[in-house]
Amino acid sequence: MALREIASKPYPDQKAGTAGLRKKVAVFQQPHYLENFLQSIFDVDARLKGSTLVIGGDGRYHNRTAIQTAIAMAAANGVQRVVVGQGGILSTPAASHLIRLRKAGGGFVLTASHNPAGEDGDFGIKYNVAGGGQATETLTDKIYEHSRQITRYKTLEGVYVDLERRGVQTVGGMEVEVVDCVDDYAALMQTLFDFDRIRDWFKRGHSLRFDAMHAVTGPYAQRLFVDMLGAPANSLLNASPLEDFGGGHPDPNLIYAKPLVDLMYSDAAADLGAASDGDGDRNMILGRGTFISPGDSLAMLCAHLHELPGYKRGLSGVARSMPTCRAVDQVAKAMGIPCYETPTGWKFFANLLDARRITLCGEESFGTSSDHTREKDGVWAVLAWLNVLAATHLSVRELAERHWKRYGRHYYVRHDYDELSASVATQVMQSLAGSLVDLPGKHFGDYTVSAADEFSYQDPVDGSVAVNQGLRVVFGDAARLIVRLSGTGTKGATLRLYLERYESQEAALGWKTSDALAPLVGMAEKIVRTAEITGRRAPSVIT
Ligand code: VG1
Ligand code: CO
Repeated sequence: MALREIASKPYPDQKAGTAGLRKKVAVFQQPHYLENFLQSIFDVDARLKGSTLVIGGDGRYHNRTAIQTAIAMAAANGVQRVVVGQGGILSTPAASHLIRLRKAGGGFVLTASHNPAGEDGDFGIKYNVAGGGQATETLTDKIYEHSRQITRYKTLEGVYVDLERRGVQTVGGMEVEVVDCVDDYAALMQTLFDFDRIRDWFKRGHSLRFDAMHAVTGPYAQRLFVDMLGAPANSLLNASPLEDFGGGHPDPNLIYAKPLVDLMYSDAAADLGAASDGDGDRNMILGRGTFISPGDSLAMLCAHLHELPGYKRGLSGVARSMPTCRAVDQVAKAMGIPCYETPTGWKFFANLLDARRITLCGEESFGTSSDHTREKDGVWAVLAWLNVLAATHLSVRELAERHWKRYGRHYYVRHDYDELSASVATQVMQSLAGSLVDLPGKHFGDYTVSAADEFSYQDPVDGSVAVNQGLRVVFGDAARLIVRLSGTGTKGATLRLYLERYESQEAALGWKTSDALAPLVGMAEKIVRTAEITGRRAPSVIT
């Protein structure tokens, strides 16, 4: 095995988005493309040298090839030990946990999350740092700058690691340890939840339908729900991970997980319905004929988490991303704990978690997690719900109704306009940004604008500032409209419009979400002028 320095020319586009670098597979297959990006990480983050590096992915097409490349480069860049999931598999939260457990210098998660996979699909890489969190913007900017000047990368020639064989292999002077992708994660879950109680819940005939959407959570669901908790095998749907995710779009929401949603609204519904995404960090929660919005799920878990074994000490605080509905704020207020509002993207929670300012956090994009890891965690959220159901003896619907009665209800929806031209998307943003100063005090139907601004965030722990994090129009506690551009797409620009309406009167708690939000849709068109500027009559996706 010879150490080689290979001459390479920079690519101009290796700037990470909301969560890692995502591109079409064909882009990653260009000569030296992945190598340049990885070398930029090795050059910029000195902590990797002489330390442990965790590597895994969601199993999508190109995963194994990319992992062999990453291992060979790690050996050439002075990494001491690589810990890699068997078969190249690790869910994003499991990888984050392994980084923490092994005190690794960092980790590569090869995934484009829920973006479609396969030869014509997307590929991506999330870089997580020591401590398990996603690289900060400051770090990814440095990596990007470096990638624009790179002239060579280092690799070890002739490396091939048998990813199926558990145990330690040697590559040059580096050890490669192939580990079961579920073991450590499952052990962690056992410290957080009351497995006996959940097992009893299943024994009493309660049922679960979990849709792994042919993505990474299949093996995790099999081990935890079926093998350890005793759920019948038919509790799992699409549990075998496939390189192309079965041609689907593993994004657990009302559109892309429609088969599960239909099932949960039929006579064949289970007590709990749930799904996760490509890399296992998202979750969707459903009861019989009931959809729990991610913002509600966060609020309901916030209200109940202290009843579960791993959280008996109580919650130090909570956080939600800015566009996420303010349901959790109500609970935090009642509990007397702080509630932080951060920009979109899990990386903004890491400092708050490390500083123990928060125990629980979540995003409207079907992400929820706690301080047990530094990523959002789909399977964790399902276990948390199972435990809450088993502990309270309530159904999902009953739990939701009780919650709304006590705290009021936030009706919520997100409208996505996909594949817009960059100029049209920018025009929507600029036109709204230009009108923000005139909005406060203006009336729209029953609503009056109390504030309108561009969201920026100063991290209370390290003082770093993130600007340009979305435009918001606030109508006191009653409603909000938020607009921002997605940072995870690989084709054109995606505009996201988020609508939130709060009701606390008992008669207003049981409305259909689309009915409740209809007046806001009309207001949004007047204020944001999406249809007028984009020429689109309707959003591409409503979740
Ligand atoms: C989206 C979501 C955001 C989430 C991110 C990564 O980003 O809105 O909440 O953290 O995806 O999720 P954007 O910039 O497209 O809105 V995942 O499951 O890809 O790791
Ligand atoms: Co994901």
